[in-house]
Amino acid sequence: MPDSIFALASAPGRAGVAVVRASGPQVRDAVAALAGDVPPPRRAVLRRLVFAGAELDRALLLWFPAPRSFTGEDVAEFHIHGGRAIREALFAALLSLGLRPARPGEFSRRAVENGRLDLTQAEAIADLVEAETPAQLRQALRQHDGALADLYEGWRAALIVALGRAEAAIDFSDDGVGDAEFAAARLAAVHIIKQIQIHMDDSGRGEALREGLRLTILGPPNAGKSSLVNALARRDVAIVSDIPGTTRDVVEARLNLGGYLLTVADTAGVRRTQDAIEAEGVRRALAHAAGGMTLLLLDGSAANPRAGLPADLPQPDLTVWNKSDLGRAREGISISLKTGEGLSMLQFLLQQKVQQKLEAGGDAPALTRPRHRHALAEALAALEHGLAAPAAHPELLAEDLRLAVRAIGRITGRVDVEELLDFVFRDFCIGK
Ligand SMILES: Nc1nc2c(ncn2[C@@H]2O[C@H](COP(=O)(O)OP(=O)(O)OP(=O)(O)O)[C@@H](O)[C@H]2O)c(=O)[nH]1
Ligand SMILES: [Mg+2]
Repeated sequence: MPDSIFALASAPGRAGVAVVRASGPQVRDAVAALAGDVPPPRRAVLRRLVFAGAELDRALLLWFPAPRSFTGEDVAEFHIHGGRAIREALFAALLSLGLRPARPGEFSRRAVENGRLDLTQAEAIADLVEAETPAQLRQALRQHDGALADLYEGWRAALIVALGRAEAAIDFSDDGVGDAEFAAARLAAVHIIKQIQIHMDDSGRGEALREGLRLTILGPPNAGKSSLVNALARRDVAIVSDIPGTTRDVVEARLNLGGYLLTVADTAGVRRTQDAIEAEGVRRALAHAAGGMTLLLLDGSAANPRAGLPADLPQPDLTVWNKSDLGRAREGISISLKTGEGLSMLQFLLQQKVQQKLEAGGDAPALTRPRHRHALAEALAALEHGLAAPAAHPELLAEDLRLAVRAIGRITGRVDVEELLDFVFRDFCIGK
């Protein structure tokens, strides 16, 4: 029998109301002991909570008997007044009634173990709690609704059917049926490979949305990079000075740009230098730029704005001319970080770029975690390997299909291949 757990479900600290959640087989008795009875399921009731003769609080109580609860076990929610003394008294009472404090994520873990959620949905709960912008919230909600789980489970189901056919090809290798089954299994693999490739080839859209898209500001020393980061973040993130080579480290600021999370990085001015520390700063600047968006900031008032920039500097997503107040007209986006001229235009353009990047895939659910990407890459490799198997050896294709099924199953937490094969085979009619 699993043990029973409890935890504060609302944020710690003083508040009007605090919610304490409990889950497990001992919860029913604990509720009866504290409230005097077990209330009707899924109804908010007001109860006096009493323990060892002392009143703890008058609280709203919710009772969710197994299996129709968040964890799939008996669950109770105590909506108590949000003061420290009340909380501590309820915790002490629950401890004496045989419950223990939950470990981080334990409620969601039990929900997964009891089949109430798959792993991607459990991850979505973490994302929902962490979401800072509306776009992140939308993505997390969709994932919580099972959009990703449905996609991956759909592929897994198709691969299990293909695996069944490859197994049939092994069993019926000498009567012609085998060849047809082998071809069908192979075709299914080709089809799924295509879909996984499209899903993975999204330049990190879902991950970027979840973690925040990275924008690296590059440019020669003194172009105004630190000034730009400060202006975008609306606070003094980085030191600004008229000494070229002021910034050495990569300094990051997170900002909400029209609903999208953007991590803007200020970097060392790029130039050839004898100074070992500055050179390291330049190396870090260029390394940081890889893989995210880049903005090249140039001093429009300089005679030769690109002086000292290496020829192999990555192609920026945006090139911006700064110091327009010093009065040398330049073609393209011009701003002055001194007067603020052009800044809102730049923010608008940036927002559009970010939106383009993050919403490129339209409505398809996006890959949101490196964990999923690794598993999909593994499935893809297995399937591609399987395609090389000759018709005379369907067992080789079957083995690779099995590996792919397992890899995808790890994403959602369903790895019961054998059990599903039994299920699939029940409906197979060949040779019956
Ligand atoms: N006139 C004028 N001066 C500016 C403007 N933007 C920045 N500056 C000045 O240019 C100098 C350099 O600005 P920073 O923001 O430190 O430049 P940086 O690109 O971060 O420089 P490094 O960190 O050395 O690479 C400072 O003296 C700023 O006040 C502008 O639009 N107009
Ligand atoms: Mg700087």
